[in-house]
Amino acid sequence: MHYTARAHTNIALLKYWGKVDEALITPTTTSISLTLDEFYTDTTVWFDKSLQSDQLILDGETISGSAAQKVSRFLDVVREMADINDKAYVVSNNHVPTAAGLASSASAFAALAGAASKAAGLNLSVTELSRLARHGSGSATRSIFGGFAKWVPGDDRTSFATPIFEKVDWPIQLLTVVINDQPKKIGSRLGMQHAKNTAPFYDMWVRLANSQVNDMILAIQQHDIVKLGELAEANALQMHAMNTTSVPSFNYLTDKSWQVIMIAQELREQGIPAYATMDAGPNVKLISRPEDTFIIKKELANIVTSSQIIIASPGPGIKVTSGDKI
Ligand code: 2P0
Repeated sequence: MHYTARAHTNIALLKYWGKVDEALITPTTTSISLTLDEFYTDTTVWFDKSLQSDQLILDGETISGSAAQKVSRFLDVVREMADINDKAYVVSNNHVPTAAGLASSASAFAALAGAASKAAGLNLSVTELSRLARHGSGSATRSIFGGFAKWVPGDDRTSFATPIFEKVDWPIQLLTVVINDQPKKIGSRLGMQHAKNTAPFYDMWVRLANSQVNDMILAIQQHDIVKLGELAEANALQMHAMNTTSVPSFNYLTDKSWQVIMIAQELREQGIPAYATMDAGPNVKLISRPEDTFIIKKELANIVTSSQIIIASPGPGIKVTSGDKI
């Protein structure tokens, strides 16, 4: 039986940056994210007794190597849960524009968890799906849910995401400034491991990040974009500061990233709420209100072209259907 799932990507407002258990992908801190509508992955899975090995077709191309191995290892977890041995076809299409430079592993593994579990005959709750998605990629844990979600540390059983508010009915957007769409030199998996192992302030980051959680939830509940933005920007800058103090030092931000971060500061001086958050790359996402899009774009016009700006709004949680179309 074919099953297809659509899962949307998410951006962390409080970042996940380090694992307690590398194999189980359990995090050192609680992270909070916003799922986005524009960017998603559609994945169809079916198990086939006649297959000798799993087959991964990504955006129309058959994939082998480490990406395919990662998917096969994830399917092994599903096979064990369902007590089956058959290999599977995985046909996945990313609707995360390459130029957006946004990570697709969150939507990819969330969609794979949804489609593969159903195709294997499992009927998992959203909590169980979130836990399963975590085995593929940490950020995927949160992409099971729409709107704002929280992923907590714990063991294999207790570390999963829960929704804070799935339907976001107040004006908030992430205005993404695409600075570089090249693959990053240091992937997140390695980057966070290196920071945890060598950054002298790593323990402080863990304490600080965990202490920001309740205030962030309150800001979300109160629709307080200023408080939310202040916390998110501080958390992102703390994460990036930790990377630069790792030994040896590494850094994802470029001069252009800093120019955008400074523009956010200038906008705030004019009374426009715009707050920067950056992930494992140079692109800057400005947490802002849709009504301020025009003025923000005007301020950015000196340093980037309009094609480098992508607006993303809050998006929905995972959807799984039978067949090969959503
Ligand atoms: C996050 N990032 O919370 C953080 C902030 C990037 C910066 O989660 O090793 O692909 O597969 O669990 O989830 C990106 O890392 O890493 C990420 P793994 P993942 O969104």
